[in-house]
Amino acid sequence: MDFETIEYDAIDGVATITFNRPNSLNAFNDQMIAETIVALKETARDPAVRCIVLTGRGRAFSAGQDLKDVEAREQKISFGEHLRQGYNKLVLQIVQIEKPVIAAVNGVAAGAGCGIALAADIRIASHKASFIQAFSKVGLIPDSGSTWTLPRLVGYARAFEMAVTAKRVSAETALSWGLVNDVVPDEQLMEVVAAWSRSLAAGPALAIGLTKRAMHKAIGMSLPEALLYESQLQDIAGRTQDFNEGVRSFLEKRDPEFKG
Ligand code: T3D
Repeated sequence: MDFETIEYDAIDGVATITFNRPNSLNAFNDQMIAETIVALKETARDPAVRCIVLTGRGRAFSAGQDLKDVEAREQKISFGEHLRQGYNKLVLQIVQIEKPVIAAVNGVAAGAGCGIALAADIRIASHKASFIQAFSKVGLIPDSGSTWTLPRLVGYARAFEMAVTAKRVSAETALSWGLVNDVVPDEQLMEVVAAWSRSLAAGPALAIGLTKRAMHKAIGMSLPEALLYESQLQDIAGRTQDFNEGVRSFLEKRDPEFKG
């Protein structure tokens, strides 16, 4: 696939999407939003892809919406329409795809860039990474799902503080708040992420996908509803070859070979 604002590769079950506008700290212009949506569609379509990594080229993950692009927009569409046509689709793709998504947060993640990192299932941060809900600095409200993801990840008080102060949260603080899964030295980031993604890609793909679906659904359910839904999905997982292989490998005291 030919992209100009992102890089895409898929090797050994892991698709990596790299935001590639380093001179603008990987800020999203319309082309980068559109290309990311196309790349995510490809990850959903390709059965060989079992794990997705999002990262940024250069010193940033992404500085969010390209503010120069906003200034230059020829046809003035409303911010709401711009969100509905772009970021909302992108965030929903990340959340709804039944494959694990890892954000390898290599540097600052601000505004919509922060929202996109928060939509991933796992965040591994370089010690140089930071998280900024930059929206209030430009008189906007958090978008790209941040009003939904952030309070769930760090609780309302910290989420509200981040939103209204637009303060920079360091990788270490993010770890202590549960905003990221791990913080690693910058030079080890992609190596550590590769170990995570390889391990997830070798896992029971259907069960991992159903786990993601169940957890997202359970957020809006009562306990009795969640228990019922778990039992329905377990019926599906329990009928897979991966389940048989998991049990057999346990009894034979060897590592499982999941086929997904
Ligand atoms: O339209 C809609 O749908 C609405 C949706 C909005 C969603 C949003 O994301 S709103 C929030 C937009 N993002 C921001 O407000 C963040 C703006 N950037 C910053 O605050 C800072 O750049 C950072 C804190 C992220 C990093 O600071 P620093 O000091 O490390 O770097 P810098 O010097 O500010 O930036 C380096 C270059 O990147 C610079 O370009 P230059 O001067 O070297 O040519 C800067 O202009 C450019 N850059 C950084 N962020 C953006 C950007 N260019 C365009 N848009 C940006 N968001």
